[in-house]
Amino acid sequence: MELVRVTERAAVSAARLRGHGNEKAADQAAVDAMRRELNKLPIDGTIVIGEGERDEAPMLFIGEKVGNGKGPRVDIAVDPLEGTTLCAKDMPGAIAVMAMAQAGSLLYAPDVYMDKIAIGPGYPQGVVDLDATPADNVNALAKAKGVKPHEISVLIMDRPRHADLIAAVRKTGASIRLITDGDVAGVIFTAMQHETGIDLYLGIGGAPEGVLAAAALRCVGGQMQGRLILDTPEKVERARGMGVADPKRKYGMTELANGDVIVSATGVTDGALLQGVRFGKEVIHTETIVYRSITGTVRKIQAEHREFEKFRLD
Ligand code: VTB
Ligand code: MG
Ligand code: MG
Repeated sequence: MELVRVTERAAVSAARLRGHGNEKAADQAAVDAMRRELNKLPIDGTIVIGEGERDEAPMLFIGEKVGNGKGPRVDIAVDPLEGTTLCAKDMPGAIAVMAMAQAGSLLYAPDVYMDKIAIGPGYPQGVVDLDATPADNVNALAKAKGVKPHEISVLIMDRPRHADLIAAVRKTGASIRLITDGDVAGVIFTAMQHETGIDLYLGIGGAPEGVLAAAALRCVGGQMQGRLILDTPEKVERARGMGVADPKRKYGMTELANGDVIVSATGVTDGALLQGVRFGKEVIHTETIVYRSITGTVRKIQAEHREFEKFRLD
């Protein structure tokens, strides 16, 4: 419940600025609320995955200590507002999300891009692979699913950098759903195939989002691989300083997020994963999903908040 409160507060703070066209302000509000709530927790926490460095957004920075210090040593990965543009434009899919695990469990990585591949549960290990061609991956997945390639749905972020990837997937006949933002949920969608229709996630998004997605996917049993994109000597050095010895390393799901991980995400705008925050006259409604890897339990928590003061920053 402590983690639920953290993402609830961040989501409500961001949602106050939902649809106002100001990404930075919404992000800042989410970050401030998340930091304040995290610092109340009885933990000795370190932010190992933060976000913002890349776009110079306000952030909970990597290496920052959080919690009151009187508790277990934990790694924390955060994206206080995942999908700042989605929030600013009130488009579907903005969430406040964080993951927590014992110290040393989450990949300690700089805020760079990550090449990712993910599928939902129920397939043989290794049926798709980050190093296989898009065509081989689609065909192998179709075979494992017992369908034709044109019945496979692939989710890809709509970016110029994905032009070749999109062309290669189109050649297989597979269907592609393009999203403008929000690939933490995008990866998780592969594990909700019956609701989303998505079989495969492919492409390059943020590394922080990759670790958060891996943490959640682990809990529901899909497969994921990721590789940091360290395309300048400066990024290679920065990563090396954080313990990434091999800049080309392909990380499996449990190398991205190991141990007993808990992930909490609260909806900011309405989306396929979560409903957004609703501001009533006397009640604020939030919807949160909590994943726990050790048990594979997934809980959805609908909350009605009646004390609005708790959402105000001091
Ligand atoms: C990625 C993706 C995120 O922003 O970080 C993206 O992982 C930024 O990519 O889910 P670009 O630099 O290509 O815009 C999100 O979509 C939202 O934070
Ligand atoms: Mg963010
Ligand atoms: Mg993000």
